Amino acid sequence: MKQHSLKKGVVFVAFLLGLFVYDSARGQLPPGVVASFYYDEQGRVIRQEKDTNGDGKIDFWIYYNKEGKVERVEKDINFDGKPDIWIFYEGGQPKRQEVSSNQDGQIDAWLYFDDKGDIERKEVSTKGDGKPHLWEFYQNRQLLRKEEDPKGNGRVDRITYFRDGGIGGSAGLKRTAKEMGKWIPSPTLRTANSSGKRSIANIAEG
Ligand SMILES: [Ca+2]
Ligand SMILES: [Ca+2]
Repeated sequence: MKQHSLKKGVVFVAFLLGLFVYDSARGQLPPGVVASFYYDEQGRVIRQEKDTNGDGKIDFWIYYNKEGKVERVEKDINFDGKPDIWIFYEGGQPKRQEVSSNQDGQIDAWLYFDDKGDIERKEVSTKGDGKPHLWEFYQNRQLLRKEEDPKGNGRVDRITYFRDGGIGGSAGLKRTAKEMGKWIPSPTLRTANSSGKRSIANIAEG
């Protein structure tokens, strides 16, 4: 009984805070507040919001499913109040990450993760049309292969193979999605590939 009224109280406080945050301040948190929790009628947390850089504006959102597991995380990288990275979870594990590299809300990179949470594949839209034209394939967090469609016609014209994670080496694996979006390893060796539409194959020294 006591627990029930406590839950009710928490819900009410969260509700009031929610009203304050959204109606009066447009994502601005009250002074001194760095995180807010939102609950459903059953007292289960459905969302958490944080101010990670202390500017009073929310820049980190965590959404939970009914089992209390993380469903989605959103991050605002340039602190303009709008998310630039979206991470989607399955069974509490990150499965896919979407990135707006220019921080304009337009998604131009997609990262896919394996069951261990390690990157498996990265797709990048290099034409600004929301479709991938660059694919990177990873194994054990090492970049193995890169495929490119520079003309944007849906055909792969270039494949680059990497040894030992390419020029970036293993250090490149810990980079953030934003940094990875800008990180383009330059191949040092070129060999011709005669197989049909795949006209060039590059090999980068490890
Ligand atoms: Ca902030
Ligand atoms: Ca932003």
